[in-house]
Amino acid sequence: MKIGKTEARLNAEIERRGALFAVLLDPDTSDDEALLKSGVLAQENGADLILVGGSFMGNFNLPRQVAALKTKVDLPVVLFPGGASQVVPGFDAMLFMTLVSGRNPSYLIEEQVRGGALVRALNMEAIPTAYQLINSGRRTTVEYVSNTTPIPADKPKLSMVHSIAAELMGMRYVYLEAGSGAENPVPVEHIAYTRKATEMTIITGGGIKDPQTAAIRVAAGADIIVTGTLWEKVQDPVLLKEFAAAIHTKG
Ligand code: 1GP
Repeated sequence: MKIGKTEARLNAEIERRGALFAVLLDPDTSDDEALLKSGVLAQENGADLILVGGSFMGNFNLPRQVAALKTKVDLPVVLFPGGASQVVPGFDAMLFMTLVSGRNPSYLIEEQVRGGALVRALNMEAIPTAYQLINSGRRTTVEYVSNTTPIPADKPKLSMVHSIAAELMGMRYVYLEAGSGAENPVPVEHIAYTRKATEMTIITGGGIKDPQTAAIRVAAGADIIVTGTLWEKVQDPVLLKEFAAAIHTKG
């Protein structure tokens, strides 16, 4: 499958800025107005990309929220789905994910078959992404919902071999995930090992609460840093700018 417009834009921006700052908006925890406000604030203060997603169990407002966001925000707005039912119109693209670190067929192929038909019907851009859950201390929602065992935090070679397999299967992005609100972020060794072994675009997120933690992960080879939970508590333009400055090593 050819690289689409949004993926090409992200790749070009990574080249230009060194790494990208993504803000994750969770429609589960924000109402329409709060979601829009957070998106605009992120854009005004240095974010490069808006991800929308969560483990939401059913949100009929999502298409309306995305449409509103697209009227105010020029950044790519990309769906980060928890399952096939969240494939809805309006996004610039979606991360078409496979939970490769797990052994649950639902998240290895079943959701993809259901979601794939919707993606084609909507003519939606999909970015083939290997999703890996890394142990981050406390049990996370994604671990519970996906019913998978995370990769041990002290075994970076395990995530590396999953990244290699995913790259050989044609996936272009890999998401090294600690889980939303994680106690500890993904250890840098996981990022460094995947960086050395593959040419994949590396996204990492979960439990990143300060710019320094983000910068260290960029230095280890991460291309996109995702922060979400932090902005539910603080809507701080200064902190957003500090994150952007720590992540952008060029431009
Ligand atoms: C979750 O990686 C993202 O899927 C972001 O995590 O909410 O902990 O920032 P946080």
